Amino acid sequence: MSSNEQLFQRAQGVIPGGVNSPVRAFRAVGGTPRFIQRAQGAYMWDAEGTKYIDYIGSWGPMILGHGHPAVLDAVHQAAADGFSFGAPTEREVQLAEAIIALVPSVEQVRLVSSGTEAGMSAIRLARGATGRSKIVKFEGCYHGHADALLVKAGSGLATFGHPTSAGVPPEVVQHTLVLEYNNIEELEACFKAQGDEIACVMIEPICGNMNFVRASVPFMKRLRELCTQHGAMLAFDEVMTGFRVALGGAQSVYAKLIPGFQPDMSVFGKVIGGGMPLAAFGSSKKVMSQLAPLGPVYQAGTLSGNPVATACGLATLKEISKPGFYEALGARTQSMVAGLTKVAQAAGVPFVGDSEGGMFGFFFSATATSPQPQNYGEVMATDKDRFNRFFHGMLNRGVYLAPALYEAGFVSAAHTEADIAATVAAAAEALQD
Ligand code: KE4
Repeated sequence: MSSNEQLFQRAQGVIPGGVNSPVRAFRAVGGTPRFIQRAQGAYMWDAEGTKYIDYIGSWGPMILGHGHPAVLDAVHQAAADGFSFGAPTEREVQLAEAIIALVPSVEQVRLVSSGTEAGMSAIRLARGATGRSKIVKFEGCYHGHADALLVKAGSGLATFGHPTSAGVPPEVVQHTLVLEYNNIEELEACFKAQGDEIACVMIEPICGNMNFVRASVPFMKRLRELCTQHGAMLAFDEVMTGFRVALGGAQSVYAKLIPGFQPDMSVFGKVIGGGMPLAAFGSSKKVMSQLAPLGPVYQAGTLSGNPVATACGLATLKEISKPGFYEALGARTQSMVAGLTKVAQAAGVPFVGDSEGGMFGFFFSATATSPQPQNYGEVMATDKDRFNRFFHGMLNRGVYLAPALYEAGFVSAAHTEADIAATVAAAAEALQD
């Protein structure tokens, strides 16, 4: 049996960094990535046979836990009927109907194969539907790796973003503005200066790419008002929060806090594919009618709405729609964060945590009285080294947390009270180190 080190060596010979997605390489936390052999329920086993309680859940999709029998059965049956046809199937209609039934702001959806593809297509659609070019995103939010969205905050407000990646020519991001998350003043000034040129504002309503940072209610309320006032589309990137923080996604959480709140466009992924390559974007019928083959905005995909992926997604949505699913998941997640908070206090380690539904995050704050970070700068001011030491302390005790300070964590329906207790006990020991 190859060890993780041997596999990592071999992988690096044939795959850049040995991984097919950078965060998996453990470069933020150091050490050797674990090569996973198999997973079941709340657990994963690596190439050396070591067992972990899994709080990554494939970065969100595995909300039921790994290998849920009903989902596995649906995938087996679908695969036996054919992997891919390049022709429409009833199951795509069923999945679209299921998403629309759960998300009032969406009247039609287009299925694609990744969150990046969904976000990229949503931006193109917003630009096509409004006839405008400018887009706004927020520092710390990640919307996939489409060129126009790989942008970091430019200096000051009026200047446009600068590429965060090589290979993205400045002219490609010249229409992308990057503002500070939760900063109402910046929002006001930006819309005052160029609101009527903005095609859309894309936001992670609860930002899981800054670990866990909520958009404040006043900020979200003002964002909605300004977009409406200036005819800009408000696009919710719910690739991570969709069907994860609540059955209706983060937009259903904000609709409870801001009467009548709805985004204009929604992007989904992860959970709706149940671990298979599937994502989606949706809006009103009017906006979606701009898409090919009906309208002038082109968008396509060989494996879009893939028959096996849609079976996996449908079976997943069926399970999470059952009464009480999110109440139980939310309570389980909250108890885990409360347990971590308790043992951190006992160890005298400054710590703040938060959760919504099955998504959680925590920070080792700078001081015992530091509040929950509200933006990227405050997240990056938390204690990264302590986070990394804690990550390894937990990994060595069989608890697999997100291998980076800026990533959120996920609890599944398969995590038991005993798993939570074991996690908290491991944290008490790790924090002593
Ligand atoms: P994908 O293209 O990776 O399916 O989705 C991109 C994406 C879009 N929007 C949000 C809010 C996301 O969180 C993501 C992807 N999330 C990362 C984790 N932060 C996936 C993990 C990875 O990159 O390997």
